[in-house]
Amino acid sequence: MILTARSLSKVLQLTLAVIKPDAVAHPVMLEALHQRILEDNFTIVRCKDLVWRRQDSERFYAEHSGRFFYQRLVEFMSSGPMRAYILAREDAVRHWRELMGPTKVFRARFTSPASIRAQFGLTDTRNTTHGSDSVESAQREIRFFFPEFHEEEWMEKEEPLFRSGQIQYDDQKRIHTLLTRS
Ligand code: 3AN
Repeated sequence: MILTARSLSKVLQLTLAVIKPDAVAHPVMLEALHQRILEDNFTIVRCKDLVWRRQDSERFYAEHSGRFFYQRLVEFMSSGPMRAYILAREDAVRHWRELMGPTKVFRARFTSPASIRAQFGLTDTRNTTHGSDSVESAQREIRFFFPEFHEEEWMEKEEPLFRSGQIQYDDQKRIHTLLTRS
């Protein structure tokens, strides 16, 4: 267990982050990405490994139906295991998107060489990670991946404790949990 000693004043924001099948297929890459999340001071509220059926993929990416890459995208996203996270941080949506880098891997390598997509992305479809693009998308996408998670309740009861640093990292569960007092 690693104790964290962070105490922040601004309310934590939640975002959905997904490690896509191209990266999950490589355990070393998956572990490197998990470490990157921790090193970049995100708090991991939930972490779940899952596989999508094709219809999950179609539903999630419905806004892109009709785009030239849609079929490729839905097939890829239901082609193997993924890992989904609920991440918390000040401005989590923006920070996670910055860490991912631009959608297009070639552009990412040019403009944001330290980003995840620049370093690990294979193609514009197999671009390693997903991240919500707004607070509203984050709420919708968190519900999609974690229907059992009650965001309002978490914000009310747990956010203040997470923000004041009363958390520890649980190596087994790969998430941060509230400190238990003995
Ligand atoms: P982002 O994931 O960066 O928010 P979106 O929401 O525009 O990008 O696109 C969703 C996903 O669709 C991308 N992550 C990528 O896998 C795929 N995609 C987007 N644009 C292209 C493209 N031009 N060619 C191939 N795949 C694409």
